[in-house]
Amino acid sequence: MSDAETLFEKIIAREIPAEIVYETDTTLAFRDIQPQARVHVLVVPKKRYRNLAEFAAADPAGLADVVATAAKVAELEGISASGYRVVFNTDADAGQTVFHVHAHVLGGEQLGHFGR
Ligand code: IU
Repeated sequence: MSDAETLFEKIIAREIPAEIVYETDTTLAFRDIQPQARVHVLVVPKKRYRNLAEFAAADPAGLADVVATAAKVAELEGISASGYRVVFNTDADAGQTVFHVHAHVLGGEQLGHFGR
C-alpha cells in the first residue's frame, strides 16, 4: 500500500488542486491542507521517492533542491528572520502518512520543542 501512488503526484500533475506557493524544475511547494502552524508548507520533489532514506540514497542533488526550496519558501512567507522548522517525517514512529517524500516548513509563530 505504501508503494501506491499518492495524492502528491496528482498535485504535481495539476490533476487535483493545491495552493502552490513556489515551484522549481525539480520541486513543488504547496500549503498543507491541515496546517499545524500559521505557516505550514510542504515541499516535494517532482520525482517520487517513498521516504527520506530512499531519497538521500538515490538522489542527493534532488534532496539539496528540496532543502533549498524549503529555505526559499521561508523567505517568501516572511519567516526567515523570525525562524522556522523543516521536518521530514520518516516512516511509522514519525507518523509519515504520505509516501512521497516531503519536507514540512513550519513557522510564523513560536513552535513547541521536540518530543512527545
Ligand atoms: P506526513 O509527514 O506524511 O504525516 O504528512 C503528510 C501531510 O500531508 C499532512 O500534514 C497532511 O495534512 C498533508 N496533506 C496535504 O496537504 N494534502 C493532501 O492532499 C494530503 C495530505 I493526502
